[in-house]
Amino acid sequence: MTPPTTSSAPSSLVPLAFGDLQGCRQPFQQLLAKAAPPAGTPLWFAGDLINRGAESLATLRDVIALGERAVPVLGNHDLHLLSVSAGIRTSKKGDTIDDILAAPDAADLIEWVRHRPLAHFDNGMLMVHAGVLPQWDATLTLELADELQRALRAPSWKETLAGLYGNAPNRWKPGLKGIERLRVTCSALTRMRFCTADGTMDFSSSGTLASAPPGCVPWFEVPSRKTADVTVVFGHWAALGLLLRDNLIGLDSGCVWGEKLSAVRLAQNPAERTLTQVDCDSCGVPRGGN
Ligand SMILES: [Mn+2]
Repeated sequence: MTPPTTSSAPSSLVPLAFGDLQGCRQPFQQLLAKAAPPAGTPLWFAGDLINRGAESLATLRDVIALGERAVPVLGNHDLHLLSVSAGIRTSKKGDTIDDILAAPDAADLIEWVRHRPLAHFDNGMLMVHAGVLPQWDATLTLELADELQRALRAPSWKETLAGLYGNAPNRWKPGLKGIERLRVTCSALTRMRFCTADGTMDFSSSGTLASAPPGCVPWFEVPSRKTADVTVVFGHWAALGLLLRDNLIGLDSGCVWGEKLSAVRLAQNPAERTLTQVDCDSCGVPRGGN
C-alpha cells in the first residue's frame, strides 16, 4: 500500500501535540525537554497559546521561534488578543496579554497570530481548539475553518472579528451566510463544549461533565457525529481534563490552573501514542473560568 502523500513539511515524523499553553512558558519548556521529540518533529498546539498564565509574551516568542515546525490553531484567547489589539474588546480581569501589546514588535506578533489557521488536518488527525459540530465531517470543517481564516486575513479583518462575538445563531444550517456563518463556525471551533443531540450549542457551562446543561452532552458524544471517522485533537476544556480515546484526544489538562501540561505523540495506531506530562505549580491564577 502506498502511504498517502501530504503537503506537510518537513518529514514523516510523528507530530507531538501540546495542550493549551496559555502563557505557561516554563512548563512548556520542561515538557518539550521531557518529551524530547526527534529533531524536526512537527509540534502541534491546540490553541490558546497565551493569556491567564505568567509569561504570554515569552511563550508566544518561543512558539514563533519554532518556525514551520509549529502548527498551532487559534483559540478563544488568541482571538481575544486580536480583539483587544484592534480596540474591539477591552482587556478583562485576569488577562495577561499586556506584555504582548506593549512589546516593541507588537504589530508583528499580532500579524503572526492573525495568520494562524482555525483547523489543521494531516494523516487522519483533525485539530481544532474547542470542537466540531455533529453535522460537520472533516472536509466541511476544514472548508468552514478556511472561510473564517481567510476573512481574518483580509483587509476587513477587524470588522469580521467584531462580528464573531455572540451566542446566536447557536446552530449550524447549510444556508447560513455572511457573518452569521462565520460566527457559528467560530463558536464551534473556538468556544463550544456542550451541545444538544441536534448540534445546538449551549455556552452556559464550562465545567465538568456533571455540569452539562439540561438536554446537552459534550459535543464529541453526539451520536453519529460525522467526524467520528477521524481522530479529533482538541484543547479548551480544562475541567474535562485529559481525554484519550482511539478517535479523540482532549489535551487541556489545566496547566494554567496549577494542574498539568500534556503532550501526546500523535501516532496513527492508538497503541503507539505516548503521553508526556509535567506539573504546573506556579504559572497561572486561581481557578475562575476559562
Ligand atoms: Mn479556550
